[in-house]
Amino acid sequence: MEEIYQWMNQISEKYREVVTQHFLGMTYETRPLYYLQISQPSNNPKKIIWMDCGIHAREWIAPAFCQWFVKEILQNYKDNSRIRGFLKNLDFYVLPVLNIDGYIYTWTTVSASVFCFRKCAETTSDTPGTAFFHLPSYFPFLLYHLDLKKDSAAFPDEADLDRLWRKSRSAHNNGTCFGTDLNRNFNISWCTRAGPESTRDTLSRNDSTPVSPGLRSGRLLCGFLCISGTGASQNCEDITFCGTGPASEPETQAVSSLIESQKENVVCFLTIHSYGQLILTPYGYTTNKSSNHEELIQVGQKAANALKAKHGTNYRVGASADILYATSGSSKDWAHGIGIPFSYTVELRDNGTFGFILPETQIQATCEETMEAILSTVDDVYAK
Ligand code: ING
Ligand code: ZN
Repeated sequence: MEEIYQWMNQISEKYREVVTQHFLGMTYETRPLYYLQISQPSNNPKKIIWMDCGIHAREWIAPAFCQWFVKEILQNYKDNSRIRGFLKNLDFYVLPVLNIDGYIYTWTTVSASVFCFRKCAETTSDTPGTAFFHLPSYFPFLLYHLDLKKDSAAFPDEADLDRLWRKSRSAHNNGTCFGTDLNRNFNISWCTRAGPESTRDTLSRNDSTPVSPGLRSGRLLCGFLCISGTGASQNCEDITFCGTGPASEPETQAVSSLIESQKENVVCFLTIHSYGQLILTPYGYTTNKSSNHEELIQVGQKAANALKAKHGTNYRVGASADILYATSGSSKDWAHGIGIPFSYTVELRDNGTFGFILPETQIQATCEETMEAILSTVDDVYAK
């Protein structure tokens, strides 16, 4: 995060004429949140494309993409006519890391997914294949913890773990549990969709999710490592804890008030996650179709095609309640609900082989292909 802060300072110096760093609020742990406005003087009235990354701490590829996106625009805005055309008609607002506290936490709290293991173990019988863990074999400490789990009660404290932390870091219940799922904290149908398993992580999937080699350690085979929970939870120990009220968290508040104040101009709201290779449209809180559903799907499908053309990666496109699960209080639903016509959640690579621990060797290709998807989306929305 320190490097990202420095990078933001550097580019706003170096590219003064096109990028401005704006403060939009403080995180729970009092770190400043900045978004980058990429803008060129123009006589046209301008729209805004919003993009945030890193609302979930462990989804590291997302902040990487936001940075890649900004870099690409800055390197090409003079010579590339497509990007020049965009900037005549719109500004990009990019928030590289929304959940800064959580992000730092996943970088600095050295340990692993023992929490997930334990939860998974709890939900597992002795029958092979009833639960799926699925861990990168190059993550030796994960295997170490798996070994630990085999025969002892010596399980490290939950608070020690946490490369796979998802939420923010706000304290609840007199400091006995931490973190709100910021993507359940927005003011839309807040905390109303308690999914069927709202009180625990959705861990066991009795399906044939592909599993990377070397991970079939003993009888516990774990895939979909805590990808998320369904719905939203009132229990602060859960990974989809919705917070104490709509927009109760300072990070949610900061984004909400900025977008709210600019909503007449924001034509497209993009929020970048991992993993799953999905382009998700509203809604998650209801299976009702949004007013411009067909158009959203069309634009999303075109983006998925552009993405695939780059490196062959397959994406699915659909409303999140249809192709993923029910949620309430997500930023994408909220943005569409306040009248922003194009609102998407993008779930970057991969499909479950490495999950959140996407290997470094895939960062660049992921960014390159995602860039194509976003450019395609911008093509389709900025004239509206
Ligand atoms: N997935 C998103 C989540 O918040 C999502 C998916 C986003 C569903 C928006 C509905 C609405 O659960 C991850 N990986 O966080
Ligand atoms: Zn996420």
